[in-house]
Amino acid sequence: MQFQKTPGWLDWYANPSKPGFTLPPGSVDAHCHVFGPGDSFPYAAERRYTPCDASKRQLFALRDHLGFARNVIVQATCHGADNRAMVDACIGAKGNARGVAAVRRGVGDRELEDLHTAGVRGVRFNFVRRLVDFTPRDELMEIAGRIKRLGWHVVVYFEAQDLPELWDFFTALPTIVVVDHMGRPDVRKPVDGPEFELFVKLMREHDNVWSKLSCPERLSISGPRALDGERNAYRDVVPFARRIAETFPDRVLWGTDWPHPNLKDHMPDDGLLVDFIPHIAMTAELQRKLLVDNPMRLYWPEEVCGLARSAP
Ligand code: 0GY
Repeated sequence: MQFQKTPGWLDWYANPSKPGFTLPPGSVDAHCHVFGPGDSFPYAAERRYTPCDASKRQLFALRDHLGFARNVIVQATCHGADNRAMVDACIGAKGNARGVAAVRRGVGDRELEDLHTAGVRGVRFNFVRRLVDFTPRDELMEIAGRIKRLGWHVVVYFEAQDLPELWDFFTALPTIVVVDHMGRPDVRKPVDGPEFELFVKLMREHDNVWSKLSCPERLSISGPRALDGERNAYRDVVPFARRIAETFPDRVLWGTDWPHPNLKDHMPDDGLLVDFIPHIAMTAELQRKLLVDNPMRLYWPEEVCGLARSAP
């Protein structure tokens, strides 16, 4: 099937630079997507945007170029609850990818088991209004109860101003809860102001809540160019991500967000994004936790001897 990309949507960066920062061995890109290709895996009828194709082969090439060992492939809204493209990529990665799916109420036990076999270890609940319609909370809670039995977790995507309203729902979830992109803080506001404090409080009071320190390119107002050079990009996001990395070092993850859906102003060079990491996780120990230990504990616990049962 032919799909026309949403006008104004930028293509992903074709020739990313080699990062200056060397990733620790075994690093996991814990937030990325595959899109289609649309002629094999059609985009969902209810989608709010039509992306450009971004295949598993292209994702694996980026993984190798940047120096990652593994991926966590997150279902994007343009595929709705049709997880076939993500599942195909997980299977194609031969054990080096896990998946996060989108499922609806009424999903069969057999389907959940098949997803698990393919490598899925979580479901994503999306609350970003420009991306999805409202789903009743009781439906999501029912799904959370079912996937808990498989040892999966819930990934949530929302914007900072909606956290007060979502607080009761998030804190009632029975699984590990992984927040995408630090709950999308408004980085023009102070890092110790009430809005970001609420997110820190969520993590402080609920040790089942984790955060991805991803997407500086989405959150930044200052953008990819810093006064002291390009490889010091997205400076205004640094205090937010660094605060979370240093306060909750055992509950943070990092991902490229390739192929960067819905960006219209600039498309990040993925090599530059990797160079953002040492600005937010400033020691080798923090880097190893962020990129290796934490994602391995969450997505490949069977490979982490003795740690499998200690995930909060
Ligand atoms: C992201 C961000 C976005 C899109 C999606 O599922 C999606 O469509 O997550 C966005 O537009 O902010 O994490 O990929």
